Amino acid sequence: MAQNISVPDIGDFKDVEVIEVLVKPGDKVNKNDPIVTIESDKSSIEIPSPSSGEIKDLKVKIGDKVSEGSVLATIENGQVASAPKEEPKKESKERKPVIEKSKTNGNLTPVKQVKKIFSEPASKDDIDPIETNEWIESLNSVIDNDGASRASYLLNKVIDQAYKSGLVLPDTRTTPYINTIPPEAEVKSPGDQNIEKKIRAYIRWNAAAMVVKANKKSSELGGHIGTFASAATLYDVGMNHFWRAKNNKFGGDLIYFQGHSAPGMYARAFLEGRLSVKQLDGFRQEVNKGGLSSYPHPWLMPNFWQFPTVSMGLGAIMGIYQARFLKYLINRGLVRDEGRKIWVFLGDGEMDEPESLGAIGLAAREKLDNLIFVINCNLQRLDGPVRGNGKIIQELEGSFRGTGWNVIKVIWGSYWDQLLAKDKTGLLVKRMNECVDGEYQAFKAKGGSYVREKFFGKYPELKELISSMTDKDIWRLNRGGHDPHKVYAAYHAAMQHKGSPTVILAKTIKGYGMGKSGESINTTHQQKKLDEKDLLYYRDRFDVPLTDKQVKNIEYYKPKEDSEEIKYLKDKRLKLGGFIPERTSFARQIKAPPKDIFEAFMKSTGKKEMSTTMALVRMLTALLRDKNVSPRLVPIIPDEARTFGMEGFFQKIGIYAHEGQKYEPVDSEQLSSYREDKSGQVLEEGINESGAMSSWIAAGTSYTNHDLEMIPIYIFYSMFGFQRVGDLAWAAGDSQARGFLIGATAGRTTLAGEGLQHQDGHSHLLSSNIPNCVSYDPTFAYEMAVILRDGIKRMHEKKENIFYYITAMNENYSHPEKPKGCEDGIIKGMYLLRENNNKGKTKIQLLGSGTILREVMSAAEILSEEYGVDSDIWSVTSFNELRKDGMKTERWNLLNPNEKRRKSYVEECLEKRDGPIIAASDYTRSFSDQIRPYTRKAFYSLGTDGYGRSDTRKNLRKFFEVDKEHIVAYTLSALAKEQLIATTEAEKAIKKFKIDKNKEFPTNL
Ligand SMILES: Cc1ncc(C[n+]2csc(CCOP(=O)(O)OP(=O)(O)O)c2C)c(N)n1
Ligand SMILES: [Mg+2]
Repeated sequence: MAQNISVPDIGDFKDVEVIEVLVKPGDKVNKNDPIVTIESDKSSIEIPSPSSGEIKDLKVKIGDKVSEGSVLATIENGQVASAPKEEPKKESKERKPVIEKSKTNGNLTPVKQVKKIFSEPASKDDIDPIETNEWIESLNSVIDNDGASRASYLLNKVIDQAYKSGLVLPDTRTTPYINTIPPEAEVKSPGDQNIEKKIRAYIRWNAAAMVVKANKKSSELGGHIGTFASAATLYDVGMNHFWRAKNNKFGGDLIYFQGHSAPGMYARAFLEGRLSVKQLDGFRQEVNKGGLSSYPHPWLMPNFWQFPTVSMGLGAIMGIYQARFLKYLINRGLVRDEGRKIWVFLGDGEMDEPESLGAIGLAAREKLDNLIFVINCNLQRLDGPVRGNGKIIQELEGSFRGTGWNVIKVIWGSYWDQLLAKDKTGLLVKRMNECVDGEYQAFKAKGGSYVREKFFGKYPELKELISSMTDKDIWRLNRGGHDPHKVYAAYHAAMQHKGSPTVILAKTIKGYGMGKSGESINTTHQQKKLDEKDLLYYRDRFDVPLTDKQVKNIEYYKPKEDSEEIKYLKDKRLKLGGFIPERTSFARQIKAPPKDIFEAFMKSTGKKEMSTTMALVRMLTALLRDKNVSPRLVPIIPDEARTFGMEGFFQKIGIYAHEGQKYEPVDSEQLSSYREDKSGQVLEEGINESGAMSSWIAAGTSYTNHDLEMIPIYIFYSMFGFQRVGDLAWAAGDSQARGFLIGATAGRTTLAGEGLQHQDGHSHLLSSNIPNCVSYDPTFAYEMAVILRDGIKRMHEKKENIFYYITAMNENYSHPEKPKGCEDGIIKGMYLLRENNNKGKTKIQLLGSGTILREVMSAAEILSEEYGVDSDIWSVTSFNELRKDGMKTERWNLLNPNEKRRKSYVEECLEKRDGPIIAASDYTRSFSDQIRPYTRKAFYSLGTDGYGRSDTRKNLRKFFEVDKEHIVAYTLSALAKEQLIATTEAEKAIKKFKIDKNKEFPTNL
C-alpha cells in the first residue's frame, strides 16, 4: 500500500522552496535516499526517504513551497512510510554524535564525528579494489558501532604500526577539500533565518551605501565594500548568536575585527541605534567631531573600537597574546575564569604577514582554547588571488594543524551537501581537491555554465551528477562562509572545543553580491564606487526594500523600531549582554607608591658604581614590596633577564608557565633558580620581541579589556625596540596602552662591544613620533626613580592615556645625591645640575643626556681648570619632552600675535644664562637638535650619527666625537666662533687632543 513521504520537522522554516526533485515515479529508493531538496534562506536541505520502496506519485515540483508535514511523494512497499514526527527523532538519535573521550589525543570533538569516508574511485594503483572496499567498510562499521573516537584510535594505532614497520606514511597535514563538520554532525542554528537574512541584507546595503556616499563627496575619502561583502555572514552569525558583551555580570568576549571590514560594523551599529545617519555620513571625515574612523582605531573612537587591526598581521599576534594574557590573569588569580573567548578575524591575504603565523605555535603550546581565529578565505587580496596556483585553505590548514590547532574548514554551503552525498564515485571530492584557487575565483566570476564546463565537465560522471541542474542552480551552489547554517555549526563547535585554539577557515567570495561591478574579480578590493546600475543590482540581489529613487539617492535603510527585524536584532544583543564593539573601563586606579619608596636612590652611591639598569631593577624590587603595586606589575622579558640582572625575579615572583614546572631545574639550588609556576608573574617571552610587545599591549590595555589596571614593564635591548616592533608600538599608542617600555643597554657608545646591529642611537627619535609616548633618557638613579614614580602616578593613578619609554644603560658609575628641588625639571626634561663659576669669565651652557652627560661633566672640569671657561651643566632627561613644550609654546605665540610672548621651558631655563649652548647625547644629533629653535641662542649639537661598531667605550666615544676631549675642543671652537675667546685656544686644544681634522664624518665610515 502506498504511503506518504512528508516534510519532517525542519525547525522554524515555513514555505520553503523545492529546488530539486531527485526521484521520479517508478524509481526504487533505499531508506535515506534523498527525495527532494528544499531551500531556505541560503541553505538547502535534502529530504531523505524514510524507508525503502518504490516511488509511486510525486506530489511536488520544482518551485513549489513546502512546510513541515507537506506531502512530497508516495512510496510503496515501504515498511514505514511517512512518519515526519517520529522518524527524524529516530534519525537524530542514531546520528547523535558520540561524545567520547579520545583514546589517542585530546583533540577530538563532536565535529570530528565523520559518518563517511570518501573512497577514491578505483585507480590503476589499486590492485585489489574489493579488499580496499572491505577496509573502508570495516572503518565505517567501527564509526557506526563505536563512534569516531574509536575509529580514530584504531587508525592511529595502524599508522603507528606502519611507522614501526618502516612504511612510508601518508602526509596527514591536510584533509580533503570539504567541510570538517559533516552535515549530520552540524548543530543547527536556533535563529530565525528569514529575519536574519533580512537584517544581513540591510547591513550589507548600509555598509556599501556609506562607502559610496563618502566617495560621492570626494574620491579622496576611499573605503572598502568587497571585504565586508565577503564576510557579512561570518560577522552576523557571531553577533546574533555567539559574542557576549561586557556587562556587570560577565567580562565579555573580545573581538578583533578585520580592519577594512569596519563599514559593516558601523552599518550594524546604525541598525542598533548606536550610530546616526549623520555619523554614517561622516565616514572617513573625522576632522570635525562625530565622523567615523576609516578603520578600527580606539584612539579616534575611544568608546567604540577596542583593537586596532588594520595594519595586516598585528591583529593576529595581538589576539594570540591577548588570549594568553587572559589565561595569565586567570592563573594568577586576578580575574575569574568565565569562559571568555578571543575571536580574531583575519584576511587570507593577511596570513602572509610573518606576524600572522609567527605566534601560532605559542597559542597551541599554551593550549589557548579561549582563542578562535576566523580566516575569511575569499581567495583574494588587494591585487589578485592569494594563491592562484594553490589552495590557501589547504595551506593554512597544514600550518595550523602542524602546530596543533583545532582546524575547522567551512568550504561548501548546504547546496553542496546533497551533491556530495550523491556522488558515490568520490570524483566530486577529487575534483574539489585538484582545482586551484585561481580557478575557484573564476568560477564565481563567470557564472553557472562556466562552472558546469570547467569544474564538473572534467569528469563525465560529474557532468552527469549535475545534469538535472540548471546553470542557475549551479551558480547557486554556495560557499560555506556565506551559509549561516554552516557558519553557525562551525562557531558552535569552536566554542565547545577544549585543549587547543581553533581556527575556522571559511571560504567566501570577495565582493559577494556586487555582480559585474566587483564580485570575485581582481579589482574588487578597491571598488568603492557603485554606479546607479550597480546599486540597483545590489539592492535586488539582497532584496532591500528601497525604491529606485531611494537607491539613486543612496539612502540608508533602517526598518522601524518596532519592526520584527529591529526587535530581533536588539533582542539577540540583549540576550548576549549588550552591544559589540564597545570600549569601556571600570578599572580602579592603582595608588602610586609613597614618595619615600625610592628614598635609597636619592642619596649618593659614593664609590659604589652601578648602571641605571641595575638601579631600575632595584626599583622594581622595591615596587614589589608595595602592596598596591606589587600584584599588578607584569615584568616582560624576551630572554635577556640575565643581561639586565633580573634573574633574581625568577625565584622571587616566578616565571609564568601555564603547566607549572615539570622538571627540577638544573640550577635548583641557586637563588636565581629558573622557577616556572602556574601563578608566576614574569612573562619570559623567549627571543620574541613582537610577542613580548603584544603581551605588553595586552597588559597595558587590561584596564579596558579586563577592567583591571596592570603595570606592564617590558625590558628589551633598546635597538630591538621601536626599530624592530615599531608598528606594534604605534598600535599600542592607538590602543591607549599604559605601561613602561624600557630600552636597556641603550646608547650608541655605551653598549661597547656589540657592534652595528646592537648600538642604538635613534630609538628616542622613533619613540618621539608616537604622540602619546613620553620618553626619557636619564643618567642618574634618582632621575630614573623620579620618572618611574611619576609615570606610575600619571598612568595608573590618574589614568592618563600615555605610555613611557625610558632608556637604561649598562655602564657602571657612581651616582650623585639628588640636587634639591630638581624633580620638576627632571619631569619637564631638564634641570641645572651644576654651575662652574670659579673663574667668572667666559661661560658656556653644557647640555648632556644619558651616559654622555658624564662626559659633559668631565669636559666642564677640564674647561674650567685648564681653559678658565665657566659653565652651567644641565642634565637633559628628555629632549623629546622639551620639544613638545617648545612646539606648543611657539604655536601659541603664533596664534596670539597681540599677546605677550610666552616662553618655552627651554627658554626659561637658558635665557638668563650666558654663552652658547653645546648639547651632547649618545644619540644622533637630531635628538638634541629638536630644541634648537627654542633656545634662541647659538646652539651646537654633538651626537653619534653613523653606524655603530664594536670597540671599547672610550674609542667609540672618540670615534663619534662625544668624549670629553671632543666636547672640550668643540666648546672652545664654538666660543671662538662666537668671538668669546681667541681662535688659537681652540686650535691648541684640537692639537692637544690629537683630533684629526681630516677624519671623515662618522656617517660616511
Ligand atoms: C601591513 C599592511 N600592509 C598593507 C596593507 C594594505 N592592505 C589593506 S587590505 C589589503 C589586502 C587584504 O587582503 P586580505 O587579507 O585577503 O583581506 P580581504 O580584503 O580579502 O578580506 C592590503 C594589502 C595594510 N593594511 N597593512
Ligand atoms: Mg582575502
